[in-house]
Amino acid sequence: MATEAKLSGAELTKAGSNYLRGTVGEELGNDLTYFSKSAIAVLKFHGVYQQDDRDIRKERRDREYSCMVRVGIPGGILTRQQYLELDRLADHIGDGSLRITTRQGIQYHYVGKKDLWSLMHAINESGLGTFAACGDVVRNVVSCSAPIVDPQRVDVYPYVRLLARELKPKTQAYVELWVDGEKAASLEPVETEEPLYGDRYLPRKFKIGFAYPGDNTSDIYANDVGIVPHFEGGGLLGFTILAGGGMGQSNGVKGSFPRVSDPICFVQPDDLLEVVKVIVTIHRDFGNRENRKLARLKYVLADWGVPRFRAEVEARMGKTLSDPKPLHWHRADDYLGWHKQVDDLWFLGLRVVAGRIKDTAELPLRAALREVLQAVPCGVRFTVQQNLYLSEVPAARKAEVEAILARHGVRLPAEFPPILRHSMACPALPTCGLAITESERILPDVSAMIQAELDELELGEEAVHVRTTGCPNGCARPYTAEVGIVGQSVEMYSLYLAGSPLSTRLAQLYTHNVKIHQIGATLRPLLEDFRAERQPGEAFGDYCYRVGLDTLRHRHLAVAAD
Ligand code: SRM
Ligand code: SF4
Repeated sequence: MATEAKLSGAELTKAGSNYLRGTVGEELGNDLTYFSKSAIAVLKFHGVYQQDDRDIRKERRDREYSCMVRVGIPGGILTRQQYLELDRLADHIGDGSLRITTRQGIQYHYVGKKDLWSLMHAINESGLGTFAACGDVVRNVVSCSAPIVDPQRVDVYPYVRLLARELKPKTQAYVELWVDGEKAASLEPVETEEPLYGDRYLPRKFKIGFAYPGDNTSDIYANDVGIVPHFEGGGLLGFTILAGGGMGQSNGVKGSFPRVSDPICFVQPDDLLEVVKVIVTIHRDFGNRENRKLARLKYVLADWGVPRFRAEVEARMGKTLSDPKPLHWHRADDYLGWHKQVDDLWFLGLRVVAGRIKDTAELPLRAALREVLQAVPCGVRFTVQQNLYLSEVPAARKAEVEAILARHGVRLPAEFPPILRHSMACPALPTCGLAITESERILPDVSAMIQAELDELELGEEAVHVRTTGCPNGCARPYTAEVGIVGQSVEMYSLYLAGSPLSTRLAQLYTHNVKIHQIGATLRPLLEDFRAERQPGEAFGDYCYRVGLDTLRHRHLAVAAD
């Protein structure tokens, strides 16, 4: 544990923030277009990041500040009215886009400081919220949101809600600032207890994901805690708990790495909240508070190993825990297209490229979704793969939904080329302050480039999972994809290969320093090998893993990558 003298600056800011108040209230009322450094740090816990447009920074050597606001949506489920309200707000505030995040949330970009309070207030009025969507706390709890009705299983959504509610910080700062804003500036400091977090909160963010047995659409191995329910005769037996996953690594920071989580134990349903709380406290007490780049729970797991970690969980729970149950996965792709839900209700999985819902001349996607939701009484769910489900669509209204989408030029998923259908990208430039390269803006071209190579090799129907990010932090989880394209230095990408199509295994570094236009050509000889040597039904990621990247590098790269 860190000594006081060595605590990172972020630790001191948290401790001095009066339970996440800081100077945010005062600064909201001043005329500046930006917040101070310490307010920026506190605002993250409220779901707000200060950013500046990197295109403007480059062109004019000037900074134009705005905020990114992240709405956390447990399990990605919201009502039609809530979606329509988020959509309405995008008309007045920000750049007019809604962006589905890789954790089932929604982000607004380009929110001016003067508009921040009204946006936050309105989001809360709709019954949604941004509190703890960012910051060193438990973040939005994710889960598979496909509305599948199966008598053999129990819906885990109530458990998603339970964890999301119980693990929220207890400070009243958020309510004071955004819900009851007039009071905020004048309030005397309020004594608040944070029983779980303490006044320094966690050393770093903490992420939790649920997945149904066999169905890893929610990519749970990338989470600090993964939770898999087990069913018998349609009843819930309990949960296998995994811990220690995380994607982020940092250029030049020795000892930082992506990691998939390890199975730790099995618990009864009544113990779920307790075991997760205990793991959060292990992170709180043993996470690195000196170096934020090495502060995630995964480093504790990597350092201790599973037996010591499990022993600590058991000691804190005061009981011996059962072994985790075996996990067998058979799918990880979103449920795109039409699926029967129950009786005469259906759901439609729609592909949203990079999660960006906006209106352009070619594709007025926001308008199309709004019209569908205004016309047809259905629900809305977001996925961790940045897609969207329209749920509870009456069979008799399916044709109407399709007609509205078609009128706006919105393609059904089957009409997307396979690579674009299964790809993901983080926002990167121009909004992300940490971006080194492009990501979202180059996704269509990169997908087309890879698709062209596959088409030429008559492998065009292969659904290879491609994910791009603008830096090694891994926000679109490139390290659990079959092909991860990671911005490493100016206009240069690292290529990661051999991840599992089920997102259960890490991809490995194939080579550094690939320019974007070289990606197709770099992959081409590997795809040729794949075609010649694959086993029946073998996916590209599995093929690369079986043959080994050393072999593939030796065959195809003049100089081996480190
Ligand atoms: Fe992320 C930081 C966007 C999911 C790992 N992430 C950021 C920031 C806030 C940049 C910053 O700190 O200034 C990005 C804002 C960009 C922008 O303009 O919007 C950002 N992260 C995103 C989103 C929007 C990407 C997306 O394509 O949707 C995702 C929001 C999810 C949400 O609703 O909560 C997002 N970020 C992730 C994930 C994926 C996941 O959680 O499943 C990861 C990898 C998993 C993990 O946490 O290990 C991820 N983001 C990071 C990291 C590296 C953390 C680390 O352990 O080193 C950073 C950097 C940091 O925290 O310092 C980061
Ligand atoms: Fe920004 Fe890097 Fe995350 Fe992409 S991966 S959003 S560039 S922090």
